[in-house]
Amino acid sequence: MKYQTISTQAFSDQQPGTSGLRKKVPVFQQPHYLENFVQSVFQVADNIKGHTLVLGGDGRYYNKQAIQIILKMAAANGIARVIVGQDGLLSTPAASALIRKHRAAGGLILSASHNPGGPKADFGIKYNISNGGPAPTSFTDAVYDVSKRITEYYIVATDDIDLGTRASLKMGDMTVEIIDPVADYADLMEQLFDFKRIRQLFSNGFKMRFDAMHAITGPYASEILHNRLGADVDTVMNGIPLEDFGGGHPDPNLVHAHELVEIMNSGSQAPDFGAASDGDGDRNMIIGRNFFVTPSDSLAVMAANAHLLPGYKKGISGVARSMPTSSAVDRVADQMGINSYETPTGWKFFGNLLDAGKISICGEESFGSGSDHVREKDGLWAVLFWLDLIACKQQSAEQIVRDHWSEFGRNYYSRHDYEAIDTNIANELVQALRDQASALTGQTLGSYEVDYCDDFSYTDPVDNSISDHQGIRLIFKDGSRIIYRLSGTGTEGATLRVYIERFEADSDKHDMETQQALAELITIADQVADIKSRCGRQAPDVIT
Ligand code: G16
Repeated sequence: MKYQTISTQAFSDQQPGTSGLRKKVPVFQQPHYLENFVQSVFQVADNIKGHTLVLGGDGRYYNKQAIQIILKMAAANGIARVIVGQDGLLSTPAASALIRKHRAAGGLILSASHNPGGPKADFGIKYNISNGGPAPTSFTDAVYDVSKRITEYYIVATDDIDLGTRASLKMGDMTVEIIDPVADYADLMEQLFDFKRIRQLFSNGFKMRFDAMHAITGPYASEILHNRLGADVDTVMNGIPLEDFGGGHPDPNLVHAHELVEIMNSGSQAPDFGAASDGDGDRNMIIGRNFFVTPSDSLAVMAANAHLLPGYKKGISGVARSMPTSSAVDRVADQMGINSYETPTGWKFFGNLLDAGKISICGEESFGSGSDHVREKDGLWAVLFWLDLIACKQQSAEQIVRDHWSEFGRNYYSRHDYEAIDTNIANELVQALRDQASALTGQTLGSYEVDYCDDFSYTDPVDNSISDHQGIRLIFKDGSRIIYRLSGTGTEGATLRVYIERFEADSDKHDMETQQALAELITIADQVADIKSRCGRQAPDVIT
């Protein structure tokens, strides 16, 4: 086996975004592009030599080729052992669980999450540290720095490894363990939830549909829902992972998971419960019969009820949500007398809080929720949480949410996305908002009085690191909010996200259609930021 040092030239565009480096597949296929980034990661992760790395991806186009390259680079960089999922597959939460279980130094996860896959679509790579969570900004900044001045990388010249069979192999001095990607994760879920109770629910005739969207959760859902919980064989739909996700957009929301939404909205014949997950299995959508549960409400319901489920029966220490996520969970925390932390968008910001035991449950409006069982958001975990809660309360998802609103009030909430807009226009729009922030304070806009307007800055309570410019917050005196920020996960131009929220305490007013309930704030959001004329758009591309 030949150890090679390859000369390379730096690329200037390898700055990781909200969750790793995401680019179009042809960008990653440029000679040395992937290698440069991986070498930069290995250089910054100096604890990895002689230790274990977890490796896997969501099976999208270029996953297979990338895994082989990374294995050969890992061998040349002195990594002792790589644990890799069979066929190169691992969901993001399963990878996080494996890093923790095997006390690995870190993991490389290949995914562009909910973005489409295929030869011209998206690919991505991110590094998770030894706690199982996404590397913090200090790490990713260091990787970016190295990537800008890299001149060589290390790789062994050898044949590709057959990843189709579970085995323990050698590549030079490095051990490659090819493992079942599902088993450990499914075992972990059995420890957290009452599988007996859920099995009973299914054997009583409870019907469910889970849309794996031709992405990574197909095999996980089949093992857990069919084999271990006895759900009907037609429960999992689109369960075979495909490199291009069947041409779909594996984003579990009302727009992209429309096949499931139609099934769930088909009247009294609809299944009792529906759910979906995304490309790499960390997102979730929860939907009852004719009833969509917003991710923000889902998080609040989880916080209020966790103590009913085995894994959380001792209670939860605290909760956290990303800043744009609705404040519904804060109301639960207030009542429970625990802290609710407001972090910037990005799962990496929850890591320190979880490690320090300050929180047990956290979540985001972007269809992500999770707990201290791993350090990633976890799609199937959320689905099992809801199933166990339904089994425990013997109530439908709708009834659980309605009861929650009656007790805590309802936070009407929606996100409007303007996709692929010109990056300069998007930056100017945000700058204009920043410029008028202080002048907005105290103004009356329609029937709303502005309490304050600022550019969110976060000081991590554990390591005191500061993250500035995390989104413009327009907060009204009655607690209503409009948030503007630019996505950090897109691969084409910029995506402007506008988040709109209004609180309604009166349970007689909990039945409004969401966009109607928010209509005045939506108009204000457009006027303040001048979205339509600046972006030349009449309406958002996606409303969730
Ligand atoms: C990633 C992050 C999430 C974030 C989401 C959306 O999710 O892990 O924390 O909320 O992106 O980010 P943005 O609004 O910047 O596009 P995923 O599922 O894409 O890995």
